[in-house]
Amino acid sequence: MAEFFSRWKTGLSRTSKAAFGRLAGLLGATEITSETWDDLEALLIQADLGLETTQAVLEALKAAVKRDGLTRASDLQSVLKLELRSRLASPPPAAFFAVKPAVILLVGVNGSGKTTTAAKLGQRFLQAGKTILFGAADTFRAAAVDQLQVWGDRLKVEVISGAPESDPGAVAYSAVMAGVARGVDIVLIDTAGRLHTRFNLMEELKKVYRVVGKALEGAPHAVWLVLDATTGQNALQQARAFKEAVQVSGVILAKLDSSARGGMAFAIQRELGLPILFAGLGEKPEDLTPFDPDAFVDGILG
Ligand SMILES: Nc1nc2c(ncn2[C@@H]2O[C@H](COP(=O)(O)OP(=O)(O)OP(=O)(O)O)[C@@H](O)[C@H]2O)c(=O)[nH]1
Ligand SMILES: [Mg+2]
Repeated sequence: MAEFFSRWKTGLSRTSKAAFGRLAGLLGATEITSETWDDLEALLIQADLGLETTQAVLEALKAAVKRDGLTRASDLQSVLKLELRSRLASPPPAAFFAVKPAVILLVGVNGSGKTTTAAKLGQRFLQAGKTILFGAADTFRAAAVDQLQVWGDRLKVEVISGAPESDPGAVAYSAVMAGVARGVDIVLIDTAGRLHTRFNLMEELKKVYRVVGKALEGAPHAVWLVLDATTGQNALQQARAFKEAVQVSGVILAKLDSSARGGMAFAIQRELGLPILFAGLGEKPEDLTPFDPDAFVDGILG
């Protein structure tokens, strides 16, 4: 357990320095003044909490100050910690394992970390004793299939792919059918990065989603949105657009180890109600860990 927390601490050290880490300096042993609130507001916004969530957090803190008769700025630290923690739900257990194969669709904008996350998830599932198969439904770039194939070779997992520029829906369909035929536990489908603002690309994603459902009733059983945690508040816009296009069931926050500010995690939960399932804390397959709200809040507050 101690190792688990230290892993989060190390992983989040840059993220912490990028925003919340300045908290201790800000909240000294002085009295709480209007300046304290202004500084705190600025810090929370810089930390990517977004306006709405920032205001809600500040209001909750002010209420706590009144209720508990707090006078020192330093008292606010622990209250803030509790308040932030209360805004993150613990990820639900992976109930989808009840179906076989469970089909998971990974979606997100370009370069957010989908393919790396597919490999990381693959490794986790293998370690849990599951059999898996990858679907390489990114047919835009030849290199994309190669990238997943390299992971497939390394993890000894079959990769179903199509010809370059072939229909991504067709590849996703084949991957699900292959998963059924081989009797694997989980089919992990990697999709091409797409800008959430591009209409035709989002329509294409909807098609992939529908086609997967045609291949196997009830599929995809999960749609996980991979967000690059360093993209800040834009991650929230992305999440909103992907949620509108397909039934996103959860979020994976990748790159939390690289100077992300982390605050969007709170906004994603508050404004979109999407659970954060996993956190990416590095580039290696073992650098994916179930999202732990306590470790996360501890880690970002430094
Ligand atoms: N530090 C760090 N780097 C990561 C993490 N996840 C992914 N990366 C890196 O981010 C870059 C992009 O990752 P990919 O997995 O290729 O992203 P993608 O979403 O598949 O990209 P496209 O297919 O082009 O849309 C790579 O250099 C990864 O090594 C993470 O959790 N931490
Ligand atoms: Mg990719």
